[in-house]
Amino acid sequence: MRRHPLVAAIIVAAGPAVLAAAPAGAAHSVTQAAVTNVDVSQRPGNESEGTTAVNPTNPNNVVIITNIQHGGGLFEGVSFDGGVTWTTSIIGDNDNLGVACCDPTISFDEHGNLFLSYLYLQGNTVPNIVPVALSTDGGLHFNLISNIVKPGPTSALIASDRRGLFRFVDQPTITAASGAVWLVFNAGGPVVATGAAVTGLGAVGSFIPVEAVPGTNNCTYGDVAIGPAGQVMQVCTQTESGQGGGHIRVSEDADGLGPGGFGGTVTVTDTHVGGFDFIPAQPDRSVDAEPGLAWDRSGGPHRGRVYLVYAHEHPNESDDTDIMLSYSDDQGVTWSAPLRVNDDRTVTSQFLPKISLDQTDGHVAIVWYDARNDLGLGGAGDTDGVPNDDAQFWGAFSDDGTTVSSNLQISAGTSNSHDSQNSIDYGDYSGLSFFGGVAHPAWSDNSNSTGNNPDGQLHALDIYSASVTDPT
Ligand SMILES: [Ca+2]
Ligand SMILES: [Ca+2]
Ligand SMILES: [Ca+2]
Ligand SMILES: [Ca+2]
Repeated sequence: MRRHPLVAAIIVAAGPAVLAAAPAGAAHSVTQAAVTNVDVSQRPGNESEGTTAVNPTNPNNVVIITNIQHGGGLFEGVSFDGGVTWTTSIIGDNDNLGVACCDPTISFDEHGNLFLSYLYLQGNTVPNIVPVALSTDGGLHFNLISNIVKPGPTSALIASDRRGLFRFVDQPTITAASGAVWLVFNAGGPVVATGAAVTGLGAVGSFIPVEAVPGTNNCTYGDVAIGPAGQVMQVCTQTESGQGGGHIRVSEDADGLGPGGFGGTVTVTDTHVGGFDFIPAQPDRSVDAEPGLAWDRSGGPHRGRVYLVYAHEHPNESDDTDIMLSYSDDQGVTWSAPLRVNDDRTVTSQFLPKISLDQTDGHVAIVWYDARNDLGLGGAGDTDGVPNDDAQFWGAFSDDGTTVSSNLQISAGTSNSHDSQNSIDYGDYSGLSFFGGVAHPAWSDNSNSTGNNPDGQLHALDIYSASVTDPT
């Protein structure tokens, strides 16, 4: 997102096991495993834009960070039992991390370093600096290790809620692996990138000079992935405004932290999803195509394959968005024909996808918000008799990008983002981390399906999670 949040105290909890409903109109019958939903935040007000990461040196260590309503901090949940119980706190509330606005992004590396980036908040504005913080104790404590200054002409602070073109810093994404950490963000026009070498737990070098990525002006909502040889790929969606459509653009920095920069962009596809594409299930904030990358660094058969997930609207402005998956075996030069991930037979919205690759075997998991069970006919999946404005959280797995598993309903309940009065609905993204055969998603939910939401009938969003086992 790029907006604000609030503060409060927190606790822990686990919800009841639920048997997810069989998907209406699923392409094939699904044996649904029980997916236990956990209300991680259990706090007043809205939590959205959850980012999550599993520690590869201790897969029971799972961390979720979200924005909170009305600015001034981030919500954090830390689990050391695989996501069953969580220690929660507010960070970035004028503590050693400064004051955080929003847009959290986290990544564990192979040493157990947990990197965090976000946007600062100064008064009602976001300064042109993007912080990088590091935790070496599984997320219990963070310290700032760098403040990345936006390159180019300095300019006045801008309103944190301003929409449209040429925001100055926005949408950071951080990824760490293979001896490096990389950060990309929208620098008010182009995507920019920087990275640093990492040699061990707490051993992070200096960040290289920030480089603008050629061909990315007005391209945003990006992601960054690190390949098996240390090469780096970014993806973004252009343009960052409107509802008419956007192009997915990828490019590679082939020598990673070496002196070469990013090459020219490859336009993968037109999504028909603009930077602010309004759909009934996200009526206040809108959605973007939310492209995501995952690079196979595993020892599996498709090591070197890079996967791309995004939302595609067809026909344009129909609100029938679907989740699409492509892959490339040539560093993003050419891409496979897109595979539709969601297996419903409806014309409802599927949106805000997230992809994560299990580096133990090369399988990918994909999660998203899904309105397939909201036909406006009441019953499970419909809170209000209006079609396509309620969402559940769904997921799927793929071994190699050529086929995808039957879809799995992950959320036990059904949410209505507008009822949350969050002004940004579920925000701009969902969260997912997949390691060792278990996917850990993070999503915003106001169903109160676990009975732990302190807002009761006020319908504010809590951050939920679950442990979802790879069936493939
Ligand atoms: Ca559109
Ligand atoms: Ca659809
Ligand atoms: Ca509805
Ligand atoms: Ca809440």
